[in-house]
Parts: sequence; C-alpha cells; structure tokens
Amino acid sequence: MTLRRLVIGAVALVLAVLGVIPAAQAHDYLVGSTPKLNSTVTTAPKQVSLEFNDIVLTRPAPPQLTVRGPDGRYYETGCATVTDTTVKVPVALGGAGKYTVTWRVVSADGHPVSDSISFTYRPKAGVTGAQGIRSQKQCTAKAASTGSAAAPADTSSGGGTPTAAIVAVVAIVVIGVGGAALIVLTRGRRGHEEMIEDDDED
Ligand SMILES: [Cu+2]
Repeated sequence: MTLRRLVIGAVALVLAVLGVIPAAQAHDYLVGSTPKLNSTVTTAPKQVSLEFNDIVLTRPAPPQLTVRGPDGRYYETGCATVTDTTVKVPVALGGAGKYTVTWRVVSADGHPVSDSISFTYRPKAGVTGAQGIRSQKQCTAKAASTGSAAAPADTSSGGGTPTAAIVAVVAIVVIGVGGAALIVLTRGRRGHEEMIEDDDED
C-alpha cells in the first residue's frame, strides 16, 4: 500500500515534470493592460500594451496583437513589439465604441497562447478618429524584429541544452517509475484476477 502510494506520487511527479498536469499554469497569462480590461477611455491611446506574468518570446513566431474597432476595422498602425513581459502595438483609434484587443504570443515555455480583452473608447465631442484598415497587418518575424530580437543563435542554443538534459532525466525517471509501477500493478491485478481467471487457466 505504501509502495503503491509512493509509485503514484512518483508518476504524478514525472507527469508534472513533463508538463502534462500543470500545462495551463506554465503558460503566460495577462496580468495587466493599457487601456485596462473593460475600462472606458476618453483620450485615444497612442498604443495598446499588454503585461504578462512571464516573458514573451519572439520565436518561433513574433507576437500578433490586433486592435479591432466597433466597425470591425483594425486600428493598429504597426507591428507588436516585445520587451520582456510587455507586448505593445501602436494604434490610432477611430470612432466611439468597443475595441477588442486580440493577441497571440509565444509563452515563456515556447507554446503559443491567445486571448482577447476589450475596452471602450468614448472620445470628447468633435474629435475625429482614424479610418482603420480592413484587414490586420501581416507582421512577419522580420517586421517585428525592430526591437531587441537580434540574437537568434543565443536563444536557440540556450534553450536546446537544458531541454536535452531534462529529457534525459525524465527518461531515466520514467523507466524507473514505470518498472516500479508495473510491479505494483501486476501484484495488485494478480489478486483481482485470481477471482475471475479460473476459467482461463483450464
Ligand atoms: Cu506550454
């Protein structure tokens, strides 16, 4: 019984290391934004920025950040840039109404995450907004690398070595735990099978 518990614990640990259990927790999530979530602004912001709990990667894909107006048009005027945990995009808002900020960024663990928030723009009377564009800007890696994404070799080799080491460690643990689990499961099953397997033996 104690051994079985130990094995279950070890299996859970392996799954945790592999990222199966806390997959969602490992992903970057939004902790703040400008404008704030569901807020109403009366002055048009020059940029929209998103603050994540962890760093945002610019590889393999640059961040995608769109700001869509109440008319369905896009109001970002450039490509999104990343500074550690912050992703921002320049904007020129149009008319009054609800604006939806949608993002797709590469999480600190290398997986893409996407979601959206919205805010309301209520300009003062007489303020004329921008026209917006029909379809979102296509931002390639090159277009987005205006900032600090000028060290591709470092990022890839830096991430490769620890990953290989982790895989090796996990493989060893999996083999060990797998063997122990097999022993325990076989033992446990034997007791159960004795009751129903009489016919098979004949
Ligand atoms: Cu992930």
